Amino acid sequence: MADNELPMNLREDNVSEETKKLISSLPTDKDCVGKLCKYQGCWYYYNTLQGVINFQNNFQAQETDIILASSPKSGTTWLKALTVALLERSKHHDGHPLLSDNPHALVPFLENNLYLKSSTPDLTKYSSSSSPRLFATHMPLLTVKEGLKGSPCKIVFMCRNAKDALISLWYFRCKYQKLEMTRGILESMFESLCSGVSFYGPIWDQVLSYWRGSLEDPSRVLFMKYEEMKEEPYAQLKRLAEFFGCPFTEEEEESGGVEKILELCSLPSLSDLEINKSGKNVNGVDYKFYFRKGEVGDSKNHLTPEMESKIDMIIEEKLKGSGLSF
Ligand code: PAP
Repeated sequence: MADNELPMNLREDNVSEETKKLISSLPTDKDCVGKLCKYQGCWYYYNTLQGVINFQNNFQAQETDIILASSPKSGTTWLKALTVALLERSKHHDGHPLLSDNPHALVPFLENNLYLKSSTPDLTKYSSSSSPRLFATHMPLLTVKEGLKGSPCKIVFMCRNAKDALISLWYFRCKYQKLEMTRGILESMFESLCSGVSFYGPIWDQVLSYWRGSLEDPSRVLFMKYEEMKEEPYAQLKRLAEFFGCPFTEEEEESGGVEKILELCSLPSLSDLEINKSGKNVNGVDYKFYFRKGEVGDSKNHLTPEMESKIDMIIEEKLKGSGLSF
């Protein structure tokens, strides 16, 4: 990626004639990065929409596939690492995959990676006879389900407080675009978040789609929160293992199996690995930008009380009656 060039998923230079026609029938808008269009209730940059369409038209799900879903900057990297470590825990006495690969390489995004450049990506390297295939997405649940075409794959969703996710995105965006971290950029991202016209927004609709899915079919959709993972990681990791149908045995718990995974996947451990210090993802973004503070409540250090209460009020209003708060 050239210094000032945007990653491919945020651009509009890889859209088929058919998708251009589709876009001309959709609501469109823009934010401080580029043009957005609203497809199935969610805003995408045009190239990412192409990835969504490629996925929906061509993905062939296997019943055992696992989909890791999240809002951007809500703990995706952590969830990917924990899932790999959980499912691979009986193997890899030496040479654990997380030691030599970034979680985003091990669990690729569907629309933002695999189907971004090709409608028929080669998925063979993600298949193994002993583990399920793992994929990730930021798409809302109904859009994902359309691509799964009735396949009963398990889906985990990780949600995070919208204010902390906004600050995380501000840092991330300024780093990969090599921009000075100005209040102007933060304020413009804040306005996008509040108006709902933001990449993968409105965030409340995206989160609610998975919340409702998890209430309708808890054996299929697991709803997790970043803050709960931070607060009680042991209990939450056990919950994840149970959902996947591979609970920890008493023996594993007694021998520290849960703590071992939490330690391997902790922010300090992962960010200290060479691959995560020097590698880049398929869109040319440095892996090191995916690891920062990992704290709850960092938004207080950056947003004014007025900005915080505006976001709180909007989210509260949108979630009213749902039984969810985040
Ligand atoms: P993505 O949506 O672009 O994939 P994602 O991994 O969801 O990014 O979000 C990055 C955030 O998760 C960062 O938060 P921060 O900016 O508030 O610090 C990052 O620090 C945090 N993060 C990454 N890895 C871990 C981890 N292993 N444990 C806890 N938090 C983590």
